[in-house]
Amino acid sequence: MSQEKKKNLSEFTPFSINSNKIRIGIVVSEWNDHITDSLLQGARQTLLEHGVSEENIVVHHVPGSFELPSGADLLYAMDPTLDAVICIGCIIQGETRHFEFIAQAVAQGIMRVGLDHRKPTIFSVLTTNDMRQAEDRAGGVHGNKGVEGAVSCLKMIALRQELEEKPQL
Ligand code: DLZ
Repeated sequence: MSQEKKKNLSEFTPFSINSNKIRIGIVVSEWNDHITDSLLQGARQTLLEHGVSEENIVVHHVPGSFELPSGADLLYAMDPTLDAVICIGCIIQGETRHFEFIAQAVAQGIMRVGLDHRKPTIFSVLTTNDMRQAEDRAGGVHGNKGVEGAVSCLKMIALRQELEEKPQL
């Protein structure tokens, strides 16, 4: 296997964040749950390693990836103390165009919820051609997209903390 093919996409440069009171929601799709469970584990572990406390990580499940945007929206509406929501899903290409519609809608929906609530709302959704590609990215040779999602989430919260401390910048 070439170096490119082995690339672990979850590698990241360490960064510091004040994670004392950070509260994060995670919405997880039940479709392809052996994949989404691994992504959830990766995300949760990464948040804990960066000092987010167990009780400040709130996990809820939705039926499929299509429901991730409304799940995230509901979480923000019901719990205004959340700083961010990570959306976890796995959409695998089938024989029909269903995949395209779901993937597009989910990406745009998650973006919209994040902008509407002005909070980091993270797209930790695998969109792969087959199950093998998904497994490679859910704790396999290409890392874990849940880890990437948690890192992106914390980096966006760190940016907000930085801007709040120096609002003139
Ligand atoms: C229906 C469907 C299909 C065919 N494939 C997937 C998939 O690969 N990944 C996923 O997360 N969800 C899938 N779903 C379910 C839809 O996301 C959604 O839950 C249903 O269309 C009901 O709105």
